[in-house]
Amino acid sequence: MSLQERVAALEAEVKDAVAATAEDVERFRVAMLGRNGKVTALFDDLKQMPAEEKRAFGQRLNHLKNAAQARLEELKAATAGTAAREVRATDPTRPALTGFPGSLHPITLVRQRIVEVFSRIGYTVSQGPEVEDDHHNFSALNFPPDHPARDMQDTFFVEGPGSGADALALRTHTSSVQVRVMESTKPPIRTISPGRVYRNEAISARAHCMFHQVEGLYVDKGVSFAELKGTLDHFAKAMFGPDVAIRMRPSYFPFTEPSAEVDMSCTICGGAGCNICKHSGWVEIMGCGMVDPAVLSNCGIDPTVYSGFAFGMGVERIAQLIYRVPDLRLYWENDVRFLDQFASGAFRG
Ligand code: 2NL
Repeated sequence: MSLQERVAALEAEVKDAVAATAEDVERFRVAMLGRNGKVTALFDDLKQMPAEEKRAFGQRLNHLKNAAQARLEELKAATAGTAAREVRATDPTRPALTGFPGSLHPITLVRQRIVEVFSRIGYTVSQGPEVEDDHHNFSALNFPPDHPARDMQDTFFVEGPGSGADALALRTHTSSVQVRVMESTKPPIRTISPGRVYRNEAISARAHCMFHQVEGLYVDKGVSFAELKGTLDHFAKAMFGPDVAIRMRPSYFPFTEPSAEVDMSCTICGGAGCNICKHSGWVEIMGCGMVDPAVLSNCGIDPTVYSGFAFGMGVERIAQLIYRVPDLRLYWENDVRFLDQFASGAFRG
C-alpha cells in the first residue's frame, strides 16, 4: 500500500469510527494518536520524504490528525459515563415495582388444598358460627353434662345469657357446623366444614388456643367403616403423594363409635424412623369414626335407616407435615421471613 493509500484508508477509518463505551474510545485514541498509533507512524514516514513532497503531505497529515482528534472528542462525548465501573447495575428504563404482592398464609394454602381434594369427590363446604350454644357444640354430639371438655379449662365461655344449657362459647370444633347441617338436611349428606376453633390451652410450640379444623361428614344409607378408610386413604395420597399409606388405631370420641386415630407413613423419612415420627415410621394426621347413632338421632336423623362416618383434622398439623414447620406459634406471628417462603414463585425476583 502506498503512503497515499494508507492516508486515505486512515481518513476513512477516522470518519467511520464508532464506540459503545469509554473503553472503545480509549482504544481508538491509542490506535490512532498513541505513541505507536497509525497517525503518529505516518509522521515518522513524513521525515523520510523528499522536501518537495513534504509540504503537501504534511498538510494532509495535519488534517488527518485534526480529524482524528475531533472524532475522539465526539466519541468521548457520546460515551460519557459508560466506563464499566460507571454502568448502572439496574436498568432505569425498567417499569417501576409498584408494590410487593403478599403471599397466602400457609394455613390458607393447605385449607384450600384439603377443600379441593374433598370437593372433587362430591363433598360440599359448610360454614357456621364461631360463637356456639351448648347444644350444637356439646349436647347434640353426645358430650355428657359433666364431660371435661366443657370445663372452663378447655372451653372459652362467652359472657352472656347464662351458664349450663344456655351458655355460649367459642366453638371447640367444627362438628357444631355439621350438627347444623344434619338438623336441616335430609341425607345423603357429604360435607366438610373448615374453620377456626378455640380451646383454652396454654400456648406452646405444640399447642395453641386457636387453630383451624377441617371436619368431614358422610351420612347415607349403608355407609360403612370400609368407605371411611378408603376415603381417608384417598385423601392422604392426594395430599401427600401416592406412596403414603394410612393405618388406624382404635380410639375414643364421645360422638363416634367405633372411633380411630389415623396415622400416615412418615413422609419425612419414608417410614425408616426420624425425629418427626419419633422413630415409629408413622405420624398422626386426624381422628375419625362412625357417627354415634345417638348423635344421628339428636340431629333428627333415624339411625335405623342411616349410618355415617365423620373425621376431623387440624390444618396446622397437616401444614406442619407438608412444610416441616417446627413450632405452631410461627403461624400466628406474621413474621415476613416465615410468610415470604409461601410466596408464589411467579413474584420472586
Ligand atoms: C380430631 C378428631 C373428629 C369427628 C371429628 C364428627 C362430627 C359429627 C359427628 C361425629 Cl357431626 N363426628 N366429627 C369425628 C371424629 C373425630 O375429630 O382429632 N380432630 C382434630
